Amino acid sequence: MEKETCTFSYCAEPEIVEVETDILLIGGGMACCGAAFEAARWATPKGIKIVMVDKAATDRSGSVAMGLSAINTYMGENDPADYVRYVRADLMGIIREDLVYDLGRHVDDSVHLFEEWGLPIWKTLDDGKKVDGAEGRKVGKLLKDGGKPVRSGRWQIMINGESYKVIVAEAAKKALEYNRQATGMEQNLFERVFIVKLIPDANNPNRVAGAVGFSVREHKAYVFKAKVMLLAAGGCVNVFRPRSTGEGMGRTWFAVWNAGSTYAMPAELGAKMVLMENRFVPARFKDGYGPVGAWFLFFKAKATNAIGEDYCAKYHDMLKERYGKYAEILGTCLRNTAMMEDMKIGLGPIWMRTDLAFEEAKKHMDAKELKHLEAEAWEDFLDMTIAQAGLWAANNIRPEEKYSELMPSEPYLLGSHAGCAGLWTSGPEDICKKHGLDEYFWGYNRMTTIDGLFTAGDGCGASGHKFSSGSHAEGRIAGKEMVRYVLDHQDYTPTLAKDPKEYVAEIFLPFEIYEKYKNYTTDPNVNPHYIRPSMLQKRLQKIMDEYVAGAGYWYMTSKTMLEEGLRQLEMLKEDSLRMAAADHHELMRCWENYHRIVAGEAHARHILFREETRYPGYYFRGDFPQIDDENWKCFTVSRINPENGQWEFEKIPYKQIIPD
Ligand code: SFD
Ligand code: AMP
Repeated sequence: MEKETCTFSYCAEPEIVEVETDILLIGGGMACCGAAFEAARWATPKGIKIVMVDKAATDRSGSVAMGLSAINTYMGENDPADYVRYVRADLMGIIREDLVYDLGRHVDDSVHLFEEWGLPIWKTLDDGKKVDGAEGRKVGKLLKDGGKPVRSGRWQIMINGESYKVIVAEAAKKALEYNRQATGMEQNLFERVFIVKLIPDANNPNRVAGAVGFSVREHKAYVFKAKVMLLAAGGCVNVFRPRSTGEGMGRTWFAVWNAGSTYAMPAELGAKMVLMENRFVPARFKDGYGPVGAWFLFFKAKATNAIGEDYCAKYHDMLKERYGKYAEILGTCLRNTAMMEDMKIGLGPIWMRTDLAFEEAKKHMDAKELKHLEAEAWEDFLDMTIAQAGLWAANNIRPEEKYSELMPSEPYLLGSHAGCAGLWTSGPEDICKKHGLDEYFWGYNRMTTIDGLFTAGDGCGASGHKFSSGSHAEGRIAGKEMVRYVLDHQDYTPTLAKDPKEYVAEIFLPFEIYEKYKNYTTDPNVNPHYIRPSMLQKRLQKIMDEYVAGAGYWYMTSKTMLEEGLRQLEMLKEDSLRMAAADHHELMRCWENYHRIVAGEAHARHILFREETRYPGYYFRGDFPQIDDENWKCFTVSRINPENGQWEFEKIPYKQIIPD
């Protein structure tokens, strides 16, 4: 088919808004809010400008939009070296220990700030009594003053977190406003602006100079020029066919509106990516996607198969036989494997025995305490996964009486939860120098292999288990480093590689195509000249599910399956040149899907490259079912060569710095 171009002959040309700044933050989630807060402190006295651009409204954007019930990374009395051991064990032995240690030594400071800003954190009082956040604020000490949290697990603490994101966003917005006033900018927070592409520098294709996007509410394009950037636009959701269908469609566990922008945009610029084969398949309450952590760790509930057997205990020996030392402690992916073993032989449904947890609690709690516990069970979901509470109500389920079903969900690509896909970044100078980690260090902590482009949170690969608090802390680390970068490069002026109008024409092409062809057929959804985003997404999800180890195929794939999947993805990418959008919302949907396709392709190619099953329970390679340390205990790093568009792969050695 002939290539379409946008000359704005069929749709109106948008107004182009050009914004110049020193530091650009793309995203408004935990990492970018952390970066805004931290960078403003150091940048403002030096007159350095900071701009943040978020596709949504920052108060409720990203994964923490609905709130959370726990902060999953808080060191407290723990040693960050033990945190490295825990993350390493859960992620099957391959992590960037420099990055993880760095995070461990900084994360608590972010949690202390959250509390100072008003986040209610449960407390354990001196007499051992546990109280929730509001009460804890009245009678307990702040964490930073020696107050004790309520631990659900060794690393997790309980919060009343319905307003978690609003609180974190407020601090970020205040910091941005302080920076705006001091540097005399007209506006430095752009909400509801979706970034589609990064722009390289005219004089150096490996340096980022700008970013281009559009407003999802007004007919405006935005072109940002910056000396340095943080891209932290979350993970990638809805790249696989979700388990939800029909009336449940749109419900996922991770944030639906994070569409792989963090991976796709740098990949297209030639940034190196790491462990993109990794994914997270969370075990979740079926259909509502309610998280299980609080139930396992805080309520001490057990999950069993349909006949009451503890599937983890039942298969532990078998898993040790298959996966050796990696199965000594059953990490997240191996717990999934055990669950699936029973599901596959018809021993489902898998039940979370909430009822038995309450039976147990009754033995040592009085009526008032029990009532409070019941309220907590609901609040756990009302604070972060409201649909799950709705589903309980709709199904007449009282968790203290009736157990609920669990299910391994569709896969998500992410780098902050129990997964470690992402970009390959430089590590902290002191740790890298001390341990001779030359391959992991090129000047600025959390800078990608593109000069001036930083990442954090879900973007920063090979260092999972940061969660909300760690993503914020990592954003702060990057924020401070970006100020240093600007100070070190004062003579640099970004020059965009192409005329911004060319990028804008490319972005608005789906409007032009729709307007040009919409009358060729009577049904605007069926048209030989274009594909609308919902169909594009369904096709992508079908390919990923069927060939790239989706939930519908028991997370199983192989070389031959992947090769066929990649062939189909190529065709899909070709067709994406004919995406069509009827309005601004659909235009966003088009580009989200484009980002998903690139991220999905990276995922498939990485799985193909790694010839072993490193993460059983996340995915299986039928042709290489074992873990093969001899050949694959290394980082798999990929890059799209910008000169020829070809994917290139390399292995970079894994270096252990924290002893077993
Ligand atoms: O229960 C663009 N997470 C949990 N963390 C915890 O600490 N405790 C929990 O209890 C956690 N659980 C949990 C969690 C997430 C979700 C969805 C649920 C439950 C239901 C994980 C954390 O939330 C996660 O680790 C961090 O939020 C990651 O931070 P970050 O900054 O990497 O991503 P983000 O916060 O989602 O923000 C992304 C931002 O990018 C914007 N964006 N902006 C412009 N242009 C584009 N193209 C963009 N694309 C995206 C978004 O709007 C957003 O602002 S539990 O399961 O364990
Ligand atoms: P989740 O609710 O599954 O996202 O998990 C929240 C936190 O609890 C994460 O730190 C998980 O690693 C941890 N977690 C969840 N389930 C278990 C379990 N069965 N055993 C140990 N840790 C768990």
